[in-house]
Amino acid sequence: DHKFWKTQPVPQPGEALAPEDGFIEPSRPSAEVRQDAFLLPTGFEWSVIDINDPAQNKEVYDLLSANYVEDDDASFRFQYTGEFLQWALMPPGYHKDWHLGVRISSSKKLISFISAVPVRLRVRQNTILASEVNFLCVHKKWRSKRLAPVLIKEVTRQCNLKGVFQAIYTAGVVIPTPISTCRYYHRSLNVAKLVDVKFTYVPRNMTLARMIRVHKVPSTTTLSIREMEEKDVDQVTELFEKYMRRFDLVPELSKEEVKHQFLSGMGRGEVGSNHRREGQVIWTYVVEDPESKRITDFFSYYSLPSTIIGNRKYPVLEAAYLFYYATSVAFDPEAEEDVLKMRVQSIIGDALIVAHKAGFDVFNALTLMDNVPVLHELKFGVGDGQLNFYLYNWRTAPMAGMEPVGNVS
Ligand code: YNC
Ligand code: MG
Repeated sequence: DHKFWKTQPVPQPGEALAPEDGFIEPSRPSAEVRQDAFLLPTGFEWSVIDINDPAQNKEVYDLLSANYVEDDDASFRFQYTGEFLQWALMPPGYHKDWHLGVRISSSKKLISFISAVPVRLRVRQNTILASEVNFLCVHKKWRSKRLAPVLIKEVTRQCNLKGVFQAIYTAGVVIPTPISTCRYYHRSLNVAKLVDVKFTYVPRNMTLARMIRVHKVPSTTTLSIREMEEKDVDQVTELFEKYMRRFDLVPELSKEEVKHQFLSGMGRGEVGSNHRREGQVIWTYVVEDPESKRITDFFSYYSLPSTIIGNRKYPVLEAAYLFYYATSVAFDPEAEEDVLKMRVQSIIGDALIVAHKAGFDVFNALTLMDNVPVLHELKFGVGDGQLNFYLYNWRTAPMAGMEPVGNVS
């Protein structure tokens, strides 16, 4: 029984499928939106966070690195960096008011956070101005006190005040009601470390040495790739838009947003001997046709380390996550289906190579886009994590082509 979620404009368990896509509650003019902040329990206060201010950025970092998402057996916990928070929370058109903290009134200690950023979303044939909600976190000491619903209601109010009435969010937990569920897959890059920290195991019929050999990554890429540069933004924007037509739930990115998503997190200074720049969050590569100078493909991945809880030898798991990619191979009406599959395999395979060079221990991907058919061949293994996708105040049928949606009880 979801005391909070049953009051919200989301599809409820057992509800019949709607005949048509659309909102659940109509939008209201901002004068009709509640004007005062939702009430927090006595002793707590709201605090708008300036993620660009190093001291406040560090407060969010400290809260999340000690209290954010862990795996099921509490072995690993996401360790989003300060640079990652800047990249994720400050896209073009972001609102500072949508970065909400809760502090203890007496000590001013930050004990909770939630964020939203604007996103233009296409859900099937409809495009909606929505927000993407992320980084909901309540300090472990203050859990199970119904603080999360207050944070969600307040961020919703802040979105409504700016004329936004729909949202997208993902969570490991199942609440009413996922529109899609994906699985995490993991490609081991540093097998010895992953086995040592018990991220993965040597199967009974294998040795560590053989497992290392099996996971050896080629040293040169299949495609002729280079890092994306500012001059590529127009072409990447167009390529991204065309490729994303293949899918039913996608962001629509302007040139400014493409620049932000794929270039702004590239870090400071020169690429070091570790194949990284200082503070680098995102890695984006393009394939340029040598004759026409057209960008035919691009791919990107981001860095999201995890704390290895209680491990002194290896405190951090360096994980790379596949982000967006696109290939113009998909636009050739003559091409056989297999041609696209082979191209995606080259793209993700090359991403593994550059991520390995950049020192990542593992490369993660979800069962979405055109990933699924190539994961096994590229030696990804299925993980135990699931990621559920949700829409707030928007009805649409569950998305096909992924795994069955879990039961909501
Ligand atoms: C969750 N992840 O079901 P019911 S993902 C949404 N997303 O409500 P309390 C969640 N709701 O079932 P706690 C949720 N987790 O009674 C729990 N809930 O109706 C619901 N973990 O509240 C839950 N971060 O305060 C229940 O629970 C109610 O103290 C219980 O706090 C929860 O960022 C939490 O996993 C998650 O920090 C903050 O456990 C806490 O346990 C924690 O008693 C570790 O809350 C970190 C973690 C979540 C990561 C994420 C996406 C969040 C989306 C929120 C929904 C957005 C809706 C759209 C709003 C904008 C609309 C517009 C326009
Ligand atoms: Mg609570």
